[in-house]
Amino acid sequence: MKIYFAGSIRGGRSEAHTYHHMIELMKSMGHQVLTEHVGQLNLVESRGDRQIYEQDTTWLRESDLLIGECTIPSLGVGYELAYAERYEKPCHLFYNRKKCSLSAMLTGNPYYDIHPYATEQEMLEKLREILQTL
Ligand code: 6IA
Repeated sequence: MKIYFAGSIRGGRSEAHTYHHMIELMKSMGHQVLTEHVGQLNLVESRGDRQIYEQDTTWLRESDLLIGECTIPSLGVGYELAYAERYEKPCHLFYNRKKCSLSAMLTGNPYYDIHPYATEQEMLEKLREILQTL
């Protein structure tokens, strides 16, 4: 499966280690993660914003599903989620319920499969379960 992973970049990088672990799990299960850079711990912005937008929206349209980590509010992630819904891509969204209260614009939308978690281990187990059923 081609997976589009969405996680905060300019919204803040304090959960980057979690993104990294999620991406490693998806890859270890044989999936292609189109946006592997989101989990890189030291990001260096090398492309222009127009290029980023064009590449990411192309990848979104090509993807089979979206996995989002939404603990850190990010305008870019929010935009990607609406874009994925418009193109009818299945979306599984995770957030740490001890660290944030997710926007009602996501929790109130039955389109999204939303998975609150309390520990990273619990979240990775749920992610593995979802990927096994694909
Ligand atoms: O508003 P944010 O920057 O937090 O939005 C984050 C989301 O937008 C991520 O899920 C990405 O898919 C996308 N995005 C935002 N900035 C970039 C970006 N910047 N490159 C790729 N996707 C991006 C350049 C950093 C690069 C070295 C990885």
